[in-house]
Amino acid sequence: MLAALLWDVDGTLAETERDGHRVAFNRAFVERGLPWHWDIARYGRLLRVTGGRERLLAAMADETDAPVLSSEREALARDLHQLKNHYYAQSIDEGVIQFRPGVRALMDEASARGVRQAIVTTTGRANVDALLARQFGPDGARFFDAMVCAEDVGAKKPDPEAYRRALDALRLPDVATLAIEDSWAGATAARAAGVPVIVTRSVYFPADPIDAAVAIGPGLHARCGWLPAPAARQVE
Ligand code: XBP
Ligand code: MG
Repeated sequence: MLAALLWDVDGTLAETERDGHRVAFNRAFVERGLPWHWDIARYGRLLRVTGGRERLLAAMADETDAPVLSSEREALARDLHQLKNHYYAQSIDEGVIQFRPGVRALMDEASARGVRQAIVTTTGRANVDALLARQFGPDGARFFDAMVCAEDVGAKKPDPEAYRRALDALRLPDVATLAIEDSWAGATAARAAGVPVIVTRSVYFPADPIDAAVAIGPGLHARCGWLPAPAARQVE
């Protein structure tokens, strides 16, 4: 019996990365007078690193004009990340990003059937609050029974810590829940916590092999195209 749905955020609730976080990072670079620009393809490669601040640090390794001292890199990454989040929240307020098709319908159906719901993400809480407020109004977070965000964990996905914390908060065993993810890192995190996981393909992870998933499909609105994970791999 399914007791709870555990929702990933970026790529799953909404396509936040390409036109949201990426654009906001680039605005932060301009604001700080940096000649850096992450195009769509480069940002896709950088997404292998989970966490925006960690992503900045990883990218700096390839920039010849990045600070040499690691303490200075850390400080710059913190500053840019904060600024990026400011621009990201602004773009959410402006309605640039909407929930993906089928997400709200499934949430409402789960809620009507008494299935509890939680957010399990490696993005920061302010980013999640902004997205939920846009969808549900100012008290958006109250729709959910638990919220685990970047600030709540020591290790981000693919580490299972976020999922373990969500199970603790809900006081549920792993098998009574189902995670919905879009990426290898997210699905691996869920599976490592014992949580069954389905993957809804997103723009940045359209075909990555994801062994951890029980099923992979095009989107939550789609009735067709959902396959068990090994079968999905064969047709990709
Ligand atoms: C996605 C991430 C995040 C976002 C940016 O997490 O890895 O880093 O790209 O958000 P998920 P932050 O798919 O688990 O929601 O800048 O707040 O890290
Ligand atoms: Mg995701």
